Amino acid sequence: PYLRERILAAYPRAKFNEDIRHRLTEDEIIAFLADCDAAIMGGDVVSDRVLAALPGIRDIGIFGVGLNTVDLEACRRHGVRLGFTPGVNRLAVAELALCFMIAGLRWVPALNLAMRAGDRPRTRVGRSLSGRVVGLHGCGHIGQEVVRLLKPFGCTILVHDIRDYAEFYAEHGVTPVSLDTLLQRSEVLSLHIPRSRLTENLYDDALLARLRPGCVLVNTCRGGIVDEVALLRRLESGALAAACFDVFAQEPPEDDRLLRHPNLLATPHAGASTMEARIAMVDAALRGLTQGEPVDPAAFTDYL
Ligand code: 8YV
Repeated sequence: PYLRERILAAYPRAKFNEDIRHRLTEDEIIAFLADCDAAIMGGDVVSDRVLAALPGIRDIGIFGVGLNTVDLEACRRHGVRLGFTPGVNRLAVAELALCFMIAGLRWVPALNLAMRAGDRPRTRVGRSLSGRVVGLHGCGHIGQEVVRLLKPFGCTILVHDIRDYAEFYAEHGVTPVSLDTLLQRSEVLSLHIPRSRLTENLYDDALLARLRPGCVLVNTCRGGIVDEVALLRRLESGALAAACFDVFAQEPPEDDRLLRHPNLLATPHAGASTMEARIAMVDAALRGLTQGEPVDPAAFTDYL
């Protein structure tokens, strides 16, 4: 209700699609927005077809930081002003990533399942996060927040990013490494990269095979970056100790076998779901609609 109130204060005639059980199809988006001139959309497809069918829409505020479902070029062509909400959900996502790291290292998914099944599992000896080698693939807003949160754990933090955040690395004692070194050395590897043509299925069978044995893989960024069939194989062989995933190629995910694996911890794309982040995201999305500058696709060409 607090999100609804904020939106209604800015747009008294706003209407809401609150059926979050499934993603709207392009046709459903077109039907829902037919009489609107602005929209706040989270994770929905903003394609050339959608925009062509909705000539009334002038402003779109993306409720989130990932733009992988948005055709930026099409927005420009159709003269649609686009805003999004980078930065404001960084803490929420980073906290979940840390929670996942500890859960994976301590076998929380399997222990939880065993308790629920009525087994009294002998305590499985886990590993401490403190002092471990933690790898971050991606060190933008969210990755940097993870680095800050990891401070008290005294971890060795390795980072791989196509951008160079040299000043940040120096300030926080983070070591930039090649992707190969990141994979080979990380005992926990946490992904913080956008989904794009460069990263789609990047973590395929061959790349997962290069991970350090016993690694805990954490994904709070985007589905479709890790090949889930290969992921299941690695969990089954024990090469990966645990996979803690908030995001999947299909949401909700289709592969039951993956979901049922005892060393998979799964949440339903809940990384930004804290009250604090949600309020900040709505406010940022509204600001984008009412006074935002258009997003310049050129600013994203290095990873789109
Ligand atoms: C959103 C997200 O909750 O920011 C993002 O990119 O994935 C989440 O914060 C999601 O986009 C759906 O609204």
